[in-house]
Amino acid sequence: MTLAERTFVLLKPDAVQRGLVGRIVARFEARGLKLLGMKLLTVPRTLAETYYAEHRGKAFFEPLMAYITSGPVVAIVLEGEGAVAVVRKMMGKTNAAEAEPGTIRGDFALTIGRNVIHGSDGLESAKREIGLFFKADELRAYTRIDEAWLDE
Ligand code: D4T
Repeated sequence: MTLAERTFVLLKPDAVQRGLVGRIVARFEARGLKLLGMKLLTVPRTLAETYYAEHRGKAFFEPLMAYITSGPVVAIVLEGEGAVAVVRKMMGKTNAAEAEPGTIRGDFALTIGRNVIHGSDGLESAKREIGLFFKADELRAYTRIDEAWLDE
């Protein structure tokens, strides 16, 4: 049995508007990643600025703010072995134009500015992002019935 990691995923406004939420979540569930938390919300400007603080001052910052606050998003916490890297790999490259077919962006997106999904890039950012979007009591700890078949 290995130690499970947690990661944060955001299905961006284009994923919700284009009706892709179910198909994307289904991929994570089928892979064996466990849903610990999931909610629909509209990101307020203050949260968007904190979340994307590292990009403040860049040319794409304001368009990014407008995009991410433009409609409902789905915030998700997933758990599983190597969850951070597994989710990044399933998402494909940030620039969707370069994302491999079979990845989420490679199947559902065309450009960097409408790339459908975010996933944490490390354990530290996962912790930070989970804390920005979820209170501790909004996450559920439970055993999935297939867990015994997902690991040795
Ligand atoms: P997200 O946060 O969407 O998962 O993206 P990444 O973690 O994969 O990539 P990032 O932080 O470099 O970019 C954040 C966000 O900004 C948009 N973006 C980025 C953009 O519109 N134009 C750009 O030139 C860059 C670099 C896309 C993702």
